[in-house]
Amino acid sequence: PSALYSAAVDLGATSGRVILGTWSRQRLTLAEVHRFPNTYRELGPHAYWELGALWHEVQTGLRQAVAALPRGAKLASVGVDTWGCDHVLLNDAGRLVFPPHAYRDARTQPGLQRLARTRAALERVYAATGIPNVFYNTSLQLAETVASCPAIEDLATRCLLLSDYFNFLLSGRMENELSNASTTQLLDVHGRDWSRAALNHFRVPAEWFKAPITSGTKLGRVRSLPELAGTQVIAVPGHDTASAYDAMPAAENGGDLFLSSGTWSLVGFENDAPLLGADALAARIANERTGRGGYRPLTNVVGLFLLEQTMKDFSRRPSHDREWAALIAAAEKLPAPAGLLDLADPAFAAPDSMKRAIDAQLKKRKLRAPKDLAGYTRLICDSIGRGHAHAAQAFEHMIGRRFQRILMVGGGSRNRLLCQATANAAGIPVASFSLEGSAVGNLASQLIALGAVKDLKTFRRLLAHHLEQKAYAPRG
Ligand code: LRH
Repeated sequence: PSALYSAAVDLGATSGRVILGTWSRQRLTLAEVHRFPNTYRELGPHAYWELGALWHEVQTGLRQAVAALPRGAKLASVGVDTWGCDHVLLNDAGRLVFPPHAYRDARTQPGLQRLARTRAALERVYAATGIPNVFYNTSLQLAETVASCPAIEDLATRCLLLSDYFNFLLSGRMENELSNASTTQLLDVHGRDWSRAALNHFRVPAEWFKAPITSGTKLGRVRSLPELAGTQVIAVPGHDTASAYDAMPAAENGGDLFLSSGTWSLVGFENDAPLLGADALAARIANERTGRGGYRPLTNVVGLFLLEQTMKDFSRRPSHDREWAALIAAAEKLPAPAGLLDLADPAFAAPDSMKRAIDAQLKKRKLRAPKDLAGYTRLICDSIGRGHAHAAQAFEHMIGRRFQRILMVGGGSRNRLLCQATANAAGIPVASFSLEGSAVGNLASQLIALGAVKDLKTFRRLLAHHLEQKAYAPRG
């Protein structure tokens, strides 16, 4: 049997990549053909994405994927996943009618606080959507857009999450995909359609959304790049976290807790039903969805954004693997920090200087600031590790059973210090897979849609077979 080639476009808030997947003899191999940094830009008090620049990188990466194919081979399909919540507003002709704000824009703060203060509304929205009140929610963003610019209701006819928008740029089809739709806080937690109650609460026009499609839906051939003329665009779990969870080589007994570690740390698992009610709301459990409609309750812990941003204040920071290893080794040798960071500090959301935000919190708590980058690295990894443990404990408390392993994918799964800190704090062994989880899950959906793999269970089994894993036993 000949090989099958598919491309995964995986866009994160701080970096993006295009990965060429080759499926041959029941095995997936990956080649990263393009990687690029991503960042939002500030204009006055607001923060925006540069979508033209991103689309340019996507096209460059896809051309690179085609160039990397063996002679005579064709790219069968392409799928796109992106970070959650951020979106565009369009008219029927597909033109942008509002600038694309970044989720770290402070414009949602008044709405966030208003909802936090109104217990009844908070509970109603949570009961309807299963999504807690977080500053990045699409709901808060759209509420602010409509309130600050009422004319938008005359201009916009559609709202697409960013993965949907890139699917549209590639295929010409405007669809809302289910997993990314579930990050909006506007989807009905008990069904697969939008929640009237939530749309009304946030005063968001219902006409902006179509009933979500599930992953595996074929959107048509690529129309915008002649090099990819025969390539199918396939809707994958458009939310990067949903794609990453699909890539978890999970045991079938359900004893694994999932951790996708990148800019954010997404700690959760798959479940037949959502986790709702007062305990779930207090633990800020987000009942997001898989691309097939299942539930993946998770909590979002501040992740390696803390370290990425802190590094900006140091002129000597690691730029390649060997320097990274040296930094982690130096951080490991340090004594345990006297106190860990309170990760819920709102000052960590989008500070001008993360280092100063950390120092300010430590000062307030009468703790000494670390001396050097190794010290910050140690403090941050131990703090995130404890954050992971708290999330694990909240889940165990709610579902009444212990997790046997924590499976870790994403950039942070290569960070030994963070893996060990997580195992230590949680008292649960960590299995880390140096795996671009989102890209792998993205490819999995394409292979299933193309008929090369029967289903996700089969894919995970085949994946687990070939994956290298590192085990971290709890210590201390
Ligand atoms: C991670 C992520 C996360 C949230 C956030 C906005 O990249 O998608 O799951 O939704 O970004």
